Amino acid sequence: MSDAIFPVPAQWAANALVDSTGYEAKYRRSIADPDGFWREEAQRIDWIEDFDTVRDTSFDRDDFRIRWFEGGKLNIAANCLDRHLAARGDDVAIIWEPDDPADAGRKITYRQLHDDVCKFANALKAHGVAKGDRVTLYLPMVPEAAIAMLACARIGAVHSVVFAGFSPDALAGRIKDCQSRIVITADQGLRGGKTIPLKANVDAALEKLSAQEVAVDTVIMLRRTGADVPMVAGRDVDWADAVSGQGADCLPEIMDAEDPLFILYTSGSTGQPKGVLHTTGGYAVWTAMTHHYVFDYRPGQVYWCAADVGWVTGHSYVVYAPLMNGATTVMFEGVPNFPDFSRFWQVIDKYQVEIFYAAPTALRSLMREGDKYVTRTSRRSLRLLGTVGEPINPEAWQWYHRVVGEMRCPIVDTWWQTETGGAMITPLPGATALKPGSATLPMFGVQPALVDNDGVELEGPAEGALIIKDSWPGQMRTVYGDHDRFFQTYFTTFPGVYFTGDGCRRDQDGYYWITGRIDDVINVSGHRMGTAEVESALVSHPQVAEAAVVGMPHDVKGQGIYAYVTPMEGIEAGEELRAELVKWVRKEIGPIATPDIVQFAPGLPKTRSGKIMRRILRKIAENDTTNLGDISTLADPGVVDDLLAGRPGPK
Ligand code: 6R9
Repeated sequence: MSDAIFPVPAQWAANALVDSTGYEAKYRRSIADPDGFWREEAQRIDWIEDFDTVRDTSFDRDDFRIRWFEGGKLNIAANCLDRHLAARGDDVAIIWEPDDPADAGRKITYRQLHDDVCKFANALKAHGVAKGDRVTLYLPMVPEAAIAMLACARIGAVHSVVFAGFSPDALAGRIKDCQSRIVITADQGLRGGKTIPLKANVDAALEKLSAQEVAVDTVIMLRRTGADVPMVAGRDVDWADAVSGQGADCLPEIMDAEDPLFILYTSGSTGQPKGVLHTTGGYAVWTAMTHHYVFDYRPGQVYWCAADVGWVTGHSYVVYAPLMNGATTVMFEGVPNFPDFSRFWQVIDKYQVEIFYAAPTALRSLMREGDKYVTRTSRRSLRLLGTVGEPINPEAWQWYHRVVGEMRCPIVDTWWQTETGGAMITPLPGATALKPGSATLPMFGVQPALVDNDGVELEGPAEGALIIKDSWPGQMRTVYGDHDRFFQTYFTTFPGVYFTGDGCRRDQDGYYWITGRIDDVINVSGHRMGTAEVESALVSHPQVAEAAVVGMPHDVKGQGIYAYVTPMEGIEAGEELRAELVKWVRKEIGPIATPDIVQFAPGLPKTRSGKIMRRILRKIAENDTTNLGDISTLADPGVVDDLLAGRPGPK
């Protein structure tokens, strides 16, 4: 933890949308008079019909419901496009920077984007997609990803974006869970000069599904690289053919505030990924508002959120919120280290980016290459920096602040989750003195609290489990197809409040410091991975009897994946199997789930009731083996010695 405090720069305090007095007054009002506060904030959205009630929410079991802006009718795609046409139709909505800087990028105006979205929306309709249907998107970071999302929203279809780094199996599971009969993809993705066989992955996923009698009848494929890919007659359609002849007008579907907008799968501590479902009205108000205040966004500014649309940050802060706010949003197809470690900063100079928002893991990977890749670029256009996805260590924060932002740019460290839709605990650049490593203070309308293991609320400076006491408009509404799981996952550990899954400390100034997940979720490079998912991938290998997975500290990724594996009887636990298992997990889930360490273990530390004692596995993975705590309840305490002896690397 760091004690440094960075006051709000005078110029920011004087010119920002919200200063510190403004923050306090607005925050107080948002809690004391939520109806009045949200009624006003909702005016930033164009409603086709005004809502009747602002909110109707309860986290209690007998009375459980989360509804915002009921009776209101709107279309979020129209809020992103149509309403800007008169005043700023010729402004650039999306700047697209391709993987290879030598290739031509694209600048798409609001008018062009409107037309492209309408054409694709009409194409979807022509393929039988109607309001409420689920559409799976498996696309690279190209403008067509945003176009496809907005086209779904325009006709009331529910998109489910699957990150293009996921394997065919992971894709198949997500298609099956939400029963979508149409998939939108590209021939190949392109990242860091390497191609990703997206269409081939879709083919493999659909083959797997057809064996399970799940039928996908339409695949629309964008040609990104022009690779020669097989097309299945009657099923596969070229994007260009799908839109050719379609009109550039498509009446936006009139959606209820609580109609579903999208599903996004995320890892939890148990079972398969959950389909987090967001609805229309609350999500629109929440993301547009948080984007406006957190980034102090003013029309005309070039804004770049470097997240992929496959994650919630890409949904909320690459596509929906910036476009609702009439922003120029940069979409970047590439990676931070290609062609070299200056890429981020070159793109910033190229488009005169003023606001830059990225994950700590990317910053750490660049920091270790030295300052020269940064300092040889100008970055004069930058005014504000942001981070999201995982705790940022104070060293990386200081580097971002000093080297990248040359001490003049505040850093907004925004804590939030797929489930929360948008930023929940975050500084406002004109209002909040910063402490490196702290996400600072709650956003308007958010009531965080810390509780102990018994659910007793802790006052003042304290450390405990982070909960949110009351609903906010951008809250997820359900787990798709499993409302009971929604309630069980988030509202039963501590009855009556929303449990985030994170641990947190609050200091004497009321600042929040997220300490990381306290459930069985690990955060690898800002991406959530359920240990259970990696375990189930490992045990599906024919030579594996048992597996247990925990997180371990990792300099760049934040956390790495440490897997303990017990092979089947008679199987040799050697380098060959190790390499094979790493490959296996990559194939089963995707490269983001690649285990960093596989330790073969003749036995796992289990209690007499058969429960794996993860605490011990975590300690060994952290190389903190001096105090393993009480191991007397283990069925066979001897396994601990075997585990310590079998730990790879320096002891
Ligand atoms: C937006 C996003 C959510 C989990 C969350 C927490 C971690 C996100 C953070 C942060 C510390 C921050 N997290 N932002 N931890 N400081 N600023 O990342 O959503 O992929 O669902 O992950 O990420 O552990 O619970 P998601």
